[in-house]
Amino acid sequence: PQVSTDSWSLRIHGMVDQEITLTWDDLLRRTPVERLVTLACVSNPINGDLIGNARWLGYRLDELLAEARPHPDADMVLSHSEDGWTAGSPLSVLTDGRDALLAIGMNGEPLPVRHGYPARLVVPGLYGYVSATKWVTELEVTRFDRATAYWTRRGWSAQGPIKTGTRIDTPRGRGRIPQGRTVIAGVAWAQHRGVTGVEVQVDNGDWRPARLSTEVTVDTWRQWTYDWEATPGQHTLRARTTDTTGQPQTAVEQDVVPDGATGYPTLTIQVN
Ligand SMILES: Nc1nc2c(c(=O)[nH]1)N[C@H]1C(S)=C(S)[C@@H](COP(=O)(O)O)O[C@H]1N2
Ligand SMILES: [Mo]
Repeated sequence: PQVSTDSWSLRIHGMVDQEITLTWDDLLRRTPVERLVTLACVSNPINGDLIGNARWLGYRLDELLAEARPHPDADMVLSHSEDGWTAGSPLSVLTDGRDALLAIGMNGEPLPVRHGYPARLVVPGLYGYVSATKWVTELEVTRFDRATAYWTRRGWSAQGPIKTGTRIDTPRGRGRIPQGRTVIAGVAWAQHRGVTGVEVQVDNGDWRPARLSTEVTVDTWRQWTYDWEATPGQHTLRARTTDTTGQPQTAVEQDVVPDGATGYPTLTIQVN
């Protein structure tokens, strides 16, 4: 969709005491915040690339929603986009103090058109299909037993918290590497809980701790590295993340439908 800031507005309505319509000029009179948040797609397969981190500039949704005064029995915000797409987010998640944003900037620039110009939602900890509405035009305060969002009508779960996970980025798949000291590296995420550890397993050996980059916030992924003395032959590498619940991510393999894939990323590599 091509949406201009002149024609754009955001209407907050439904189960509220005070319906609000914000124009672009109304927004610019407010004070934005800038946050690093890792978005993830529910369709991201294990070791997939449908996840990424960006620096988002935006307005706090808890403040905008508070001005509309949601009714106490409301539990969902159905966000609507210019093109008719919808996402259903728990009202509690948008108002629990996390940095849920009406974002207008990405990585120091206005939102690119394909990422929702002029405004979109960014909610730490929820998959995009239940939260990250691009070209957003309406926030309808409602209830999960009264409204059904776009992908939920098509068989995906109504609730979509992001599952703790990790990806092995290097060595690259199918590659051959020379024997000797090498680095296995990747990213780990547990949005809004926080990553506390990543472990790597070579073949069926013991799980050993990887080295983690400094945590930026609990809503951003962490990079990790693991030094490995690669010996000739074929090897299988696995990785897993532990979050602040203290439990490693589940080893149970599940496909992306209906609420996100689970299982350990695995990489088979030939060492010469
Ligand atoms: N309007 C609109 N917003 C949308 C979607 C869509 O199809 N239409 N897809 C959602 C999904 S499923 C995801 S994972 C994210 C992807 O955001 P990105 O394109 O910025 O990576 O946008 C969300 N917002
Ligand atoms: Mo998605």
